[in-house]
Amino acid sequence: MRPMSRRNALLLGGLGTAAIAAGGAGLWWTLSSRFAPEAGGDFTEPEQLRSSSGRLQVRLEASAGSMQLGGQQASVLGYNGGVPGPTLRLRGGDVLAVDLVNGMAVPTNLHVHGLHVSPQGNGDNVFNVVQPGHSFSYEYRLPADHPPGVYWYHPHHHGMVADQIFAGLFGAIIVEDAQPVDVSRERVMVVSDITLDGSGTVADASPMDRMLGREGELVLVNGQSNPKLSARPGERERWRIVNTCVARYLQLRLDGQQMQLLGMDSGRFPTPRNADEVLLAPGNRADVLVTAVAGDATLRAVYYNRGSMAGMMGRAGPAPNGGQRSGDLVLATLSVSGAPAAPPPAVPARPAPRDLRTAAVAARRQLIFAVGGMGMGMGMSFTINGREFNASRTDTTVAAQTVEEWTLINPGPMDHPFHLHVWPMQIVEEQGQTPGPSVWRDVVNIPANGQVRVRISFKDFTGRSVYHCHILDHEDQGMMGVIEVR
Ligand SMILES: [Cu+2]
Repeated sequence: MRPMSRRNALLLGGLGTAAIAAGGAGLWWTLSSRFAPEAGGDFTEPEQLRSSSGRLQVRLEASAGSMQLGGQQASVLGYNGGVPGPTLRLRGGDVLAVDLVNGMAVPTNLHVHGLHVSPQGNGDNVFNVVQPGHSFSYEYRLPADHPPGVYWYHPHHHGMVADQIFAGLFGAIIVEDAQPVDVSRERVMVVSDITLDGSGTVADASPMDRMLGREGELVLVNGQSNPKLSARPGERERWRIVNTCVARYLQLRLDGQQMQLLGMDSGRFPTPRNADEVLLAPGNRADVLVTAVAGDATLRAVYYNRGSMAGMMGRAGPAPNGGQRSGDLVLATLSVSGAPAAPPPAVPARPAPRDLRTAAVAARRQLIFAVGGMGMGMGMSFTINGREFNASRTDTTVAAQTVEEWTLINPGPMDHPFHLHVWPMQIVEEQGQTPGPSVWRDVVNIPANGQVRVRISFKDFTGRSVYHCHILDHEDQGMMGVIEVR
């Protein structure tokens, strides 16, 4: 295992430093032994906090501590002492008020990923910094017609985003449907990954991890390792799945069960679509219906090739796909038995989402994602249109209330998942193909050596915000730009 760096010691506020203080053989033993999670516990969910009378007021304290992870105690970061943080349940038109308390030794802030809310002032403003020991009151006003769906929150302080999310700072946000879908039960599944040493301390990322995007050795659902779920045959469940991993793609399968996709991110299909596989790039969410079939089934993430820098670095890349599908992971186990349930009623059809393909386009832009300085060891650059992130520079200025078309170009050997804050994107062309219905995302994967064209309606809000690669190690190293809508 990698020794914990000063950086992580600082991040964790002194926790876990006992291993370092022990020194000598004790140190070697502690760091080289592995964290052994306890798998197979009953599925649990974080606390759910619901809005009432149009408002949800919450206090989120980000701090280091000893928390339950994979059935064991680990020295990690969490909101309100747990991983994940509480699930926030809202409705269109609500106000979400968050008092963020920074109980850590490093700066932080808060981003509400995917919510269509103002980026200004105490809204979804990632330029805001909350120093150690300080707090800040965020207030997010959701428009009445805010799309229902699965969203999430996490820190977004540039340079520390990957470290803080990897160590445990994330939680789900649900915006409820105006017309609910009839289900036997609803489950929120926050998927994360982390690497812990034998003493349960978060491993620091190596330079190679930062270049490729770190993938944790443990992949957890609501902080649990392979939790057990049970249902009766015929029951229909709704699973809200969030990929909070810093860099890991989740190509999800639930073989033997019937899976239907209601939507991804804020995007919704008019009727559910049958799906054998659902790919979640880092930051993406899926809203899934599972109709239970008798027997046992595993929710798995199967190997997805997101590319590597292997050819350029003269060494093996991550997850080589040999005879064994090395990327396969079991996330959860579903056991279906008992008396069959009555067939559930049909899912109410939803209005088709807006289609910008017929809209007038006010401007067309190209964004080129590049990783440079290969083979030098030092000075690796992660850029958009040749520039690294600079918070005081505005890269893209957009006229409010217009529609733009952006071509996202990835000339490199590694996928980059592109995230634009505040305004969702409609995919209008992917690798030369045009999708049938209108597909909306807030994280759009740009495949290695590929390109994607999106259209964006800059409605409702003005202000400065950001777009970036959601491999958060890439973002922290500069693959981010500033947008101003005015
Ligand atoms: Cu990237």
